[in-house]
Amino acid sequence: MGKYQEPGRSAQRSERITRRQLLAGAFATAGGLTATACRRSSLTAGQGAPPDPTKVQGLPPGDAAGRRSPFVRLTREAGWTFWSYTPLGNIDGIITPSDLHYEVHHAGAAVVDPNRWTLTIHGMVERPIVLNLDDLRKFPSLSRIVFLECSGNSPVSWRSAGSPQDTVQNLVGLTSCSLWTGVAVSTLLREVGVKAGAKWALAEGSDAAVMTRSIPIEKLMSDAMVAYGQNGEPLRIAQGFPARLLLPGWEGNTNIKWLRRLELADAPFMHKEETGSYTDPMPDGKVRQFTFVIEARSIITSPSGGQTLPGPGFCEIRGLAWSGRGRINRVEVSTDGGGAWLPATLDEPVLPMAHTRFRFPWKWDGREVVIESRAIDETGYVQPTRAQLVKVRGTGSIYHFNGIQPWRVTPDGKVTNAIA
Ligand SMILES: Nc1nc2c(c(=O)[nH]1)N[C@H]1C(S)=C(S)[C@@H](COP(=O)(O)O)O[C@H]1N2
Ligand SMILES: [Mo]
Repeated sequence: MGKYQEPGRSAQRSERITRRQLLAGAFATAGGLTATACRRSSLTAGQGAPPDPTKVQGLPPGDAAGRRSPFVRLTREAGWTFWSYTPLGNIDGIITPSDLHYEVHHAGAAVVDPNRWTLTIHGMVERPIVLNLDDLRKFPSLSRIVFLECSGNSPVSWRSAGSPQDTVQNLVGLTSCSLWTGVAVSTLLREVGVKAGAKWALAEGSDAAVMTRSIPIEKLMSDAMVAYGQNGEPLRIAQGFPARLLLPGWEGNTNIKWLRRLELADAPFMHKEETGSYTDPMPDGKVRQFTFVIEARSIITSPSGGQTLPGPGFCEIRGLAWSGRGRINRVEVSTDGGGAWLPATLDEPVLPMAHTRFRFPWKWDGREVVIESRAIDETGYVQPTRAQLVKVRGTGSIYHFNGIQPWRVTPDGKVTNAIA
């Protein structure tokens, strides 16, 4: 018998369920209703399913049945100590399951007690305030599907274009998309009254990095949100529980998590994340600062690096496209190394500043081929090739790469990074 019991269930009842499940050979999950050595061992993928599930009672309603099937392996692959990648090659649709949302935190994911958390809005305002979580949740709410992307997604693509073994997860996995719920920052700023001359706000996190970024007031007054909800539940710890700044379409770093302070001022604060990090050395020797908007990008998620095609024949090419400047208008796919570009189908909904799913029917003839996609957003911007990007930007940066990513399919069906 494990220690945990569902409220209202007697020990005997839990015992009965345990025995029944064991007899049925059904699986349970670690930390679930009960946890005995025996039930835990049946968690291994490929075990625990009865040969004929119509002949045995299934799992009772509850946590165990709500878990991902033990036959499904979906994990965020750890990058470096600070980040983990969304498994873009193994998920469908446009919403990233919350536990698979990529994470970047410069000093670990802060564990914040929601009862002690506060948000202070001060500086060039008429009426400074300190809000607790209940106060925040009382304001009119809004929900919106928005992608996030770390501007350091694909840092290797600038210098070396990666290695042949790259997967879509480790090359481009620092982007995800969720339904965020929260309060418009414009609502909060109206509450405090912005003083004339205030042009920027410092957003500050309550993590050990005390992450701080300067954000122009225009962005805060247009579509910025203080989000407390993610895909219908409170934010996950890694996403900034209990509340984060959400700036649709802007580089991930500006979306301050574990947000505790907004300080209004007449100039940017020039903290290290906007003077050292997240800036782009340009070929003319200057450094570009405050590159906020994520430019249009797309990626074929399947078939993609590390995957193997079972053989020639029909294969639906699938991928994701997004733009920080609005909606994706078109995605084009080439299956001949960039010669001909044909339109892919965009799956509804096609939302501004959200991942957009595209699909392209393809028949692989079994010969070596290079497949790639390019996004065109509603401003008419066309996603460039890596060569085009490097021509303008040089190779001095590790940020803001959005070049086309080609994949090579060899006759044995293996898929590799074609520009490595
Ligand atoms: N307080 C705080 N906010 C932060 C960070 C951090 O380290 N601390 N990392 C930033 C970076 S670099 C990115 S890309 C995004 C990542 O958001 P996610 O972890 O929810 O995907 O959060 C940003 N907000
Ligand atoms: Mo980031």
